[in-house]
Amino acid sequence: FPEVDDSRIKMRTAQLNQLNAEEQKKLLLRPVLNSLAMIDKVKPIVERVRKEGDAGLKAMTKQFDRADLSSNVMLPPFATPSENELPPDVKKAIDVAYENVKTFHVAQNEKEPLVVETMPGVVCSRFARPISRVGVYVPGGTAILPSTAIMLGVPAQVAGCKTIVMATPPRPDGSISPEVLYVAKLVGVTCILKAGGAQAVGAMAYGTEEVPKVDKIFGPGNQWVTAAKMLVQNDTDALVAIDMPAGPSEVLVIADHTANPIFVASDLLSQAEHGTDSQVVLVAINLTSQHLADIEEQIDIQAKALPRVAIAREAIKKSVIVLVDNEKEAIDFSNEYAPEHLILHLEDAEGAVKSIDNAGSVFVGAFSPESCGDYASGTNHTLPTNGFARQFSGVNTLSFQKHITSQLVSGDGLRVLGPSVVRLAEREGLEAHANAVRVRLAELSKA
Ligand code: HSO
Ligand code: ZN
Repeated sequence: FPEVDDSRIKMRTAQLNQLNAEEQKKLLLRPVLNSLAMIDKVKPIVERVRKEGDAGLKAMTKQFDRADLSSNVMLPPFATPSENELPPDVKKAIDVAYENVKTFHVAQNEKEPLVVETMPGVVCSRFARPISRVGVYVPGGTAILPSTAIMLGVPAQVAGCKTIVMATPPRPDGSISPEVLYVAKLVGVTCILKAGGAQAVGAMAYGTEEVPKVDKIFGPGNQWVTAAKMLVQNDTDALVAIDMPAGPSEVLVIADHTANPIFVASDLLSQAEHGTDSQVVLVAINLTSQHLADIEEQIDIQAKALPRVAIAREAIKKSVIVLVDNEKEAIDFSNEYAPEHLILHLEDAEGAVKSIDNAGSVFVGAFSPESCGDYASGTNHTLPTNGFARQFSGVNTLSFQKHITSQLVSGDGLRVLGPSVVRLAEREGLEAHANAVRVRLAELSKA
């Protein structure tokens, strides 16, 4: 029997105003990701798929996933999973999630191109077009993540991408989870790539005989997947983009005197159970010691009832409760940290949203747990971690599109605009540029 760890599951506590600037900064630190070392490790794997194509991919799938496949690519029509494999209530739950995520992401599609007449006769436009070929990575392993298949597959579908490759590691018997298969059917993928890790990323970045080469790769994954995405993104031969840099998942919860200790603890733990490297922060605004003790007790009780208690325990151990005096201090701290998920257990949670500058996604009020956004409310769960919420948005419909600008200048338009262009071109010493306008102005003056 393994020894049962029955010790109290407890977060550290720090009083913000008792820390100096240096110590406050330290509180905001995430674990360092040694991405350069990982890139060296994935390089030979990516290179092998690039050089050997399907044969290399097959060999590595056998080596890493213990699956002996005749082909790594599965083409539609896909068989509908049986009721045994996918019970009706699970199917129904996937349908609800799919519809909500679709509704919210369809609404993000631009209705009309942007058209602006900057000067009389000078019309500038901007319009969105889908990225033609995309690859979405759905992590496999012990945890099956059909929710990630929804969060990446739906925006690709509603953005209008022509080729959607959904990659996921196969199980040793060569199958993939029925949940992921069902989502692949719903979003209408072009093919399923039964491969994981750096080899899946390499196959999508360069293409093989069977795997279509894609233009952008999306999706979370372990450090192998993340490093491979970073590697191919920097290869001008691959000409491939990635969604965003990925790091361990995070939540920051802000609680005031109205916060329900049971809810607060449940939110912290839903993040903590993801992984031992999960980042969990509670910012407590002027709570009584009894209120704090109640939250801490709930963390301990609820954590011990979880099947993933060992993971949650590790994550909670490294986590911190930050004590602050007022809401402004709490929100300033959160904006500095720029959490992936921000949950507001506040008397006026809605009113606080206007002060939020940096966060991946905000969960407003007692009845908006992160779990709703993780699965089924409609918002995307692929969000910036590691403080990248300062400059990155979460995955959305636009992530699967790009914008083209255009202009239509009339003769009259060129008469007004032309002289300024000529003047600027002359200043830059680019006579050919100036001439392209001059020859037209000369033609116009004849008329
Ligand atoms: N919280 C995770 C997403 C997820 N949760 C998937 C459950 N399944 C990262 O945002
Ligand atoms: Zn989650």
